[in-house]
Amino acid sequence: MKIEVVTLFPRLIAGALEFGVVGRAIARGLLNVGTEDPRVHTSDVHRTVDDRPYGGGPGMVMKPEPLLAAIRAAQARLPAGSPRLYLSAQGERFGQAVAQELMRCPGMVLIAGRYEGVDERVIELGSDRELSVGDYVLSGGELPALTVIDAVARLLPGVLGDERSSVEESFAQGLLDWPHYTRPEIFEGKAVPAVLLSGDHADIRRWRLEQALARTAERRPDLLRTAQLSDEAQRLLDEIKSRAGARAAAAAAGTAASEDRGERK
Ligand code: 4FV
Repeated sequence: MKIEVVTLFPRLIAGALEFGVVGRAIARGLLNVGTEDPRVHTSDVHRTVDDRPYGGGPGMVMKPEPLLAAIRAAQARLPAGSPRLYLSAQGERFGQAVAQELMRCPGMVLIAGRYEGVDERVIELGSDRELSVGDYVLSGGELPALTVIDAVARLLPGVLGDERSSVEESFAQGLLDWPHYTRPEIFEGKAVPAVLLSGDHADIRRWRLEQALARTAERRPDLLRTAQLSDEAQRLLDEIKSRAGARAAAAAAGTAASEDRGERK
């Protein structure tokens, strides 16, 4: 895959891509990431890329001319069918499902804004989709662009190789990940769950699925609404929920009993 990032800070992007799984994927040619700086597309001596907002208000806005020229220069280096993605807090939420969509693209342009934002006409003329990495305001689109690159790169064939990750596996089902342990067996008085030392891979697989289901039900029940659960997973989830229900009922009964006792006291 070939990715082009339109950014005022090319070195920020290049710097972050030297490390780990993504750095190795680039070194092995499984992924190629280039940058295009809108400043290159300015004609004034100050190489101006921003200006005051029409209608007044704080901060500056990215000028349309250098930014759109940079987007077009970047897109010209990519295969046809490469989407132009503008990173902004106003975009649709980026997640594993979107990452799985994008990994099938021949390439993509990632547009990283700065200042208060970019001239709206650039979004209309120069982007196909707007993506947000979360409901918070960052000072630039570069970190969101790097987030998209990292999540998509891990899905490219050959990138993870035998480092295939459990995270992907559980998230592929739309679940949170299970807990991980490594040596020592006892750490500060806390032991590794015995099932993980059993060597019984069927037991281990079921325990991990139960853990992923229980955590998702506890921490992100919203994910369960869209999770693609196997029959086994659905059965395990029902057991987990009925156990939780029984615990809640017992707790409620316990409280009621103690209140009764209190009344009596
Ligand atoms: C953002 C987000 C984000 C807003 C103004 C860049 C900043 C500045 N991008 N998900 N959240 N962008 O906060 O993607 O130009």
